[in-house]
Amino acid sequence: MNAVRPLTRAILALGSNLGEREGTLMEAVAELVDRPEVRLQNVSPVVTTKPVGGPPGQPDFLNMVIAVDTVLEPLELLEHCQAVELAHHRTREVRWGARTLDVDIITYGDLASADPVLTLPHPRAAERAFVLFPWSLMDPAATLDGKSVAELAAAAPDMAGISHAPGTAGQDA
Ligand code: A4P
Ligand code: MG
Repeated sequence: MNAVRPLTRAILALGSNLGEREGTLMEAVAELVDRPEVRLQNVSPVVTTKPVGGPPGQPDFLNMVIAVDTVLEPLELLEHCQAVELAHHRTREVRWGARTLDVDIITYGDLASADPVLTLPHPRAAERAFVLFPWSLMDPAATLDGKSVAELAAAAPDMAGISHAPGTAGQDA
């Protein structure tokens, strides 16, 4: 008998600060949902953000989030996200260093996990405007661990380095 897998809503965060950043993000979204097990439900605007952490002098990031409904198990979804990263030649030599593409799973339904391979919700999401702000634009009513994503974004230390229009991060700060 075939078990019917449940559909789970997941929030994925995408970031790029090398190469053709916007094209990379658009291709990555298309690749992430280019299989029947993953259905695109919502897409945020692309925002320009100052780098948080990592080596100094990195270029600005473009960041966005998407909402998908998926029948993939959490680790299958992580593997899928990593395959899309790999397709964009991402290397992982420097933690928080410049990258052509980073895809993180922010939430997977209500699942909470402390597993370092896949920590859910993403352990740093609640303090990162580069995730929270585009998420709040996509879904103003969104919550993370019971808190308003829009309010978390407003309180996040990197909010001042975010601009809505690509190419102008922090210039009006
Ligand atoms: N991992 C654990 N939980 C998760 C999850 N929820 N989603 C593991 C995805 N991966 C998860 O990630 C390292 C390991 O985390 C993976 O092997 C996976 O099993 P990685 O993508 O290889 O490395 P990373 O992204 O360099 O490290 P990390 O810790 O994921 O960094 P962050 O926290 O994602 O931060 N500033 C701006 N403005 N915009 C950005 O997008 N991104 C980062 C990366 C830093 N600063 C930034 C931005
Ligand atoms: Mg990552």
